[in-house]
Amino acid sequence: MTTETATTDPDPGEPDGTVPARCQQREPAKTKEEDMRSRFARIMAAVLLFGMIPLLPASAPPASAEPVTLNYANFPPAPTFPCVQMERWKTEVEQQTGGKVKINTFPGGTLLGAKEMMDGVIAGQAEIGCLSMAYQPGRFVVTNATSLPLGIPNARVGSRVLLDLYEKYQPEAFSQVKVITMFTTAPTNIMSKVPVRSLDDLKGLDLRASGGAARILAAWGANPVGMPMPATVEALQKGVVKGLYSSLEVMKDFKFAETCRYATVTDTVIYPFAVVMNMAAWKALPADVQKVIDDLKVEQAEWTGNYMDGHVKEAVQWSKATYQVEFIELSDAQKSEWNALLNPIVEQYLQETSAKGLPAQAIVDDIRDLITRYSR
Ligand code: DTR
Repeated sequence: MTTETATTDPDPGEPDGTVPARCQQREPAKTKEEDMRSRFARIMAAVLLFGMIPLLPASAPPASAEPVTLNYANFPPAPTFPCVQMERWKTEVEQQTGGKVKINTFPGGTLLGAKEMMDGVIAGQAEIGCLSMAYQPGRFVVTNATSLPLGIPNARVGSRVLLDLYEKYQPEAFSQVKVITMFTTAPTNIMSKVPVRSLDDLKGLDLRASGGAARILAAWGANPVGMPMPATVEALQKGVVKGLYSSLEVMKDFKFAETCRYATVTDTVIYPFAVVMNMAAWKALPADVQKVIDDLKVEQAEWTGNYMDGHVKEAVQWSKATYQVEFIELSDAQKSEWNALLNPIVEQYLQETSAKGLPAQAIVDDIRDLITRYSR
């Protein structure tokens, strides 16, 4: 302590911070009663002060109005349609909630892989996840009925049919999560290194497919090889498969046109997808944020379907122009022959699913009705 400080401070104390003996003498010792009274006064002041906090104006902003952060996992690479729809949804939610929500997107399986998506979201490893139902066929029995050969004509219709089917049956498989939206691919076609012009060409041919699409290939005599989409790139390069069975936009997005110079147009079944959210994370969201997300459910399905349908057309043109891919059309006689082979698939689904105690016939009938309704 400097001399200057010592002179300006009326009661500077000692350099080591202790109170000098003279100061102690200045204040006479309190009686017990006085001591009790002053302690009581201090307690009352504290009670009043804390009691008043809730009376502060409600408009006062909380000290930290941080946005809620949600991590959104996706399994395929960023340029593919599941990730394109993810980025569109992120932008919409962030804008419509006025910055109350911040969404971090993780494409390419960087947070959760294709097959661990549902369980990862249930466990809270990601708040949101996008999954292809075909990768766990026995798990999504009701919604996977959309990948039966029932004639879904495009991704827009498929997406609306799938979402309505989910809403009506509220399947057990989704009971632990909040469904954000659902959508489908466009119908599937054969993309291959060798031309497939007949059922004979297809016999024993190793083609990548999963779920309902794999059953179709088997019915035509091909050899379906199941694996998630991202694994197909390497499988094709190494010759593990000779082609794949999927919607055609992958010719451009995964550059499959480079290796698969043939496409046989079958326009058969779709692949169903779901975007799901961890239930606790959903319940923790403010009501107005929940409303924004709920209001986007159908719109996002429609948007994704439309995006997919438009992108397929673009990818077909691109494949023809860039790699001279030949698109092989089947004759009418061939179409009838190929389609006839698919009838047992629906029959088999009806039997297996009824045996599980599910209203299989009603599900199939509903899908047919919904296709008609949304195709108008
Ligand atoms: N082939 C299906 C569905 C699918 C179609 N396009 C993409 C793009 C990215 C991932 C999957 C798909 C499937 O494997 O799920």
